[in-house]
Amino acid sequence: MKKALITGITGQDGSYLTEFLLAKGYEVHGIIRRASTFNSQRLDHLYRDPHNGDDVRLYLHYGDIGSSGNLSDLIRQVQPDEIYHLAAQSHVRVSFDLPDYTGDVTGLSTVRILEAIRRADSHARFYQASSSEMFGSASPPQHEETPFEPQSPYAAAKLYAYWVTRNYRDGYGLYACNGILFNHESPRRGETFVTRKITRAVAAIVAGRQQHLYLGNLDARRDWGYAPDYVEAMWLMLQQEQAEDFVIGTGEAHSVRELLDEAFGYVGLDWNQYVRIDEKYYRPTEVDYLLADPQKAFARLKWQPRVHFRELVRIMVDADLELAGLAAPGEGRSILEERYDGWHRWQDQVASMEKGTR
Ligand code: NAP
Ligand code: F7E
Repeated sequence: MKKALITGITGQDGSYLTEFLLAKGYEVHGIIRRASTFNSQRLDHLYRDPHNGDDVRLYLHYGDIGSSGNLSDLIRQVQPDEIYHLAAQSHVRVSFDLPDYTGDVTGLSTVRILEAIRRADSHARFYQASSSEMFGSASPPQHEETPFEPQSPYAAAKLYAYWVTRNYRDGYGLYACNGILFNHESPRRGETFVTRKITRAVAAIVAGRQQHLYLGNLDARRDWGYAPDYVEAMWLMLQQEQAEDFVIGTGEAHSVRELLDEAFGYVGLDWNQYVRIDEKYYRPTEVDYLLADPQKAFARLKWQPRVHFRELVRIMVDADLELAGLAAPGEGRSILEERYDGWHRWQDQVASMEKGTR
């Protein structure tokens, strides 16, 4: 049985990756921060208490990616075959308010883990969650050879992590990859990222609980994909003969305005009546246009996104309508079921695994 160690397991990607790896038969270990309230909601459906004598394959360990000693101890203790480093201060706007903290957590944490792998003489393969934000103001479409022009403390921190990953690969022969992922979203997306902020607002407006939605720059364009598709790409990167870096995206970009059209239009509303601009959501330096050229991943990883923009928005609006206690139009869900090849298989595997360990 392969063992994986995931930092950022409680986040959007960490939770989908955990489902994916458990369904593939892995033993999964995750690092979780101590908080004064529960912060593992995205994992609750997978967690089993070892005290019940269940067949447990998901283990959570307290830790923090700010602590080298803690990371070293965990790598020695768990002896993972694969390490997925997903933990970060991941909000671009927040990185302007907390630039040095973001540099430490989002940038330096990567060298802490790489150094722990090297010192422990670990055979673990390493995945670094690099970001399309590193391309910043570089002209679209962006691919693996596009020069980086970072436009935020977050992007600068990710760029440090990107280069140190390459350095440990070249200098020490570690199997270490950068997945340069474009924006990916889901019903589990953090509530302050623009997609989720919009789909939650649509549900709250339909429910009569919200009148206005305050946003920043509506002209920014992003290549938005579906998070479960992207965790598969992370895993594929660690299954290759040689470690390499890959751009992952859909190859299709839309503006925030188009996102509003799609989300409000789906429930028959005109967003112009609800949306207001609040300049506090503007960034000191904006990234105008991110569009992936994922040809390398298509050819070498045989990876393809299954869910595209319109389906993604509908899946998210449906989920937020349900959370708001409203019957969802359902189209998002049926699109998902019809078009997302393997979704059923994956869900069945997770379900039977859960039954097996109950
Ligand atoms: P997310 O939902 O914000 O999750 C971040 C995770 O990091 C959470 O589990 C969080 O724990 C954990 N974390 C933060 N600071 C930590 C610390 N000091 N010690 C331990 N854990 C810490 O992010 P995501 O969307 O899943 O993204 C995963 C990774 O991919 C991030 O590195 C992000 O920067 C990168 N990325 C994301 C995208 C995207 O579009 N989603 C695109 C490119 C790259 P808590 O739950 O306790 O807060
Ligand atoms: O912003 C604009 C905003 O915060 C998208 C992270 O996962 O993807 C994410 O970073 C766009 C920006 O994501 C609001 O100015 C307008 O142009 O959803 P976002 P992001 O900054 O692209 C990358 C790839 C990552 O790596 C990051 O970790 O939407 N926008 N109005 C707004 N954005 C927010 N958050 N809130 C608004 O009110």
